[in-house]
Amino acid sequence: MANPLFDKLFAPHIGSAAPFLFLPNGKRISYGDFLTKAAQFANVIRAAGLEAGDRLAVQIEKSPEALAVYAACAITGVIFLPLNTAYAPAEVSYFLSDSGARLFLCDPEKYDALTPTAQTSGASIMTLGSIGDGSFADAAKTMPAQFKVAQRSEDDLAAFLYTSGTTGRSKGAMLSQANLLSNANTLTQLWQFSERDTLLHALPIFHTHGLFVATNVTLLAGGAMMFLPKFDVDQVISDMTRCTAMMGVPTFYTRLLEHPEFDADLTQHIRLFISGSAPMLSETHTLFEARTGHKVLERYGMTETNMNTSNPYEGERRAGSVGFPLPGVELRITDPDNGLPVPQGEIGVIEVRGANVFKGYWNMPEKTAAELRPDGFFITGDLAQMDRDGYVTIVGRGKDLIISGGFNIYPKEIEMILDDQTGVLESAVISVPHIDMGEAALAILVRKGDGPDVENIKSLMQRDVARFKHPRDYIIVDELPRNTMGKVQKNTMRDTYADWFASSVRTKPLILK
Ligand code: MLC
Ligand code: AMP
Repeated sequence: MANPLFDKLFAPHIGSAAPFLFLPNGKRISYGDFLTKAAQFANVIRAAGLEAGDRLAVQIEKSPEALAVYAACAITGVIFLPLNTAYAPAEVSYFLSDSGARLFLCDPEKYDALTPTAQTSGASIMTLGSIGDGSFADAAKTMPAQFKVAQRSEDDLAAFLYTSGTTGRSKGAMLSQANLLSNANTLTQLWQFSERDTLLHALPIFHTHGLFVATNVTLLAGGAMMFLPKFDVDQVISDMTRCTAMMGVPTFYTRLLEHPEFDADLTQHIRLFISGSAPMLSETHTLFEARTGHKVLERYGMTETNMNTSNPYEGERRAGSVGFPLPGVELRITDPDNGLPVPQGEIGVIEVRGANVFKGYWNMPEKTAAELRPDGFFITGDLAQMDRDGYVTIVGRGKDLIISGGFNIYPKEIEMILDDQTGVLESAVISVPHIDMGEAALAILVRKGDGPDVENIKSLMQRDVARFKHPRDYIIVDELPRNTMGKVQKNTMRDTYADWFASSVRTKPLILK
């Protein structure tokens, strides 16, 4: 019986006493124990009636158990669908219904709030808490530690990750076993991960970065992870000397640089710092090297494609560049108007093709066709140029997207909510530089009648929308800047409000004439 994802990532570690996870409380979990738990979880999943190809959605805090659910999905051939823990019930409801999830795991504290959501979408609901508590964990305790691994092929789907779109409706990116394995293989080799590595893991495990890049590379290499529940700069600093590598979003690096204890001594055991998911300022690269002597290796990826490019492990790592296309990934830069490759050195849209590129959006053939060309190239929407040496530099985004601390905010989704509010004629949500998160969302509201009640809008956001997507401030204006064609000029607004978050965040909306 074959199941490539399980066979390559998990099977080699069955029964192994080697450490897989180090926890902040000093506990360590061996590969063998982790896989025993995963097998018990797999038995619970099967007992709940799920078959290979069914979807299991999870919205649970990061923990070894949460990661074992991913392994249990690989064992059963069930499609793993992790959700950001910040999502509000209204958001979760969409993901459950759209994916047709059969089973939904949530934190015990959220059970009451999320039960109606699960019931409406037809999913069964069980709980799994961050300390290994909850009905799912309890059911696993009496399950056998053996499991018959489901037969799967590389073309079978392993995970759905939802990603928002410029139209405001989230799309389920379907990732196959081959998508995950090809990228894990490439990155493990390129970044020279081995069983001697301990990766400092402070990322969430509901996105490509923390789930696939970090975890799959570690599993394939047979290394260990210092598995922290979240990025807490003091915790990261206190664990750093026990690690050999770290992966993070740029905010991790800027927060480390702000810490008075962060210096070269602390980083002397680290052989590799990797950054991605959002652009890292050249200034951050420079400061980091000056403070620690390490050059951060920046790479570039996407939910739909896993990783696409990386600066070299050996060779020149260039600040501001995302490096070269990965081995096995074809990358071309095209003219957004006609899809033809632009001359070398000119700016265009990045398109990528390779075993890393996803299978399309779940139940959305038209959106898939709009972004995945018939020849297999995926249109990323990122604007870039490639220099003569082959280094790719991202210069902007052709898509209306805000990346805040590595989380994506699609303005359209928020604008649709704001436009519906009393006293709002129309709105624009724009990206503004933010010292900690890189970018932050700023809402510009056009007054209708007496104008909006911003406090009301904030309460509505609090109820229905994940906190990270909330505009960090609201500005009320009489009209939005438009060009002669009547198109709203977001670039103009980005320039006008570029310094908005340079000082402290305002508590009252400012009214501009
Ligand atoms: C938290 N908040 C955010 C936020 N994270 N707001 C905007 N953007 C974010 N990213 C909210 C909190 O709810 C809180 O609300 C307030 O902002 C400040 O919180 P904090 O305590 O300072 O934030 P913290 O919990 O420390 O989180 C910040 C962070 C985290 C940067 C550590 O966001 C993070 O781990 N980001 C990583 C995202 C990631 O993994 N991306 C990979 C995507 S995959 P309040 O109410 O207190 O004000 C991908 C492909 C690829 O992109 O290439 O990798
Ligand atoms: P996501 O949809 O969450 O996977 O986010 C993917 C997007 O993150 C990409 O399309 C890029 O816009 C951005 N991104 C990822 N890595 C980098 C990077 N190193 N530099 C600039 N942008 C990046």
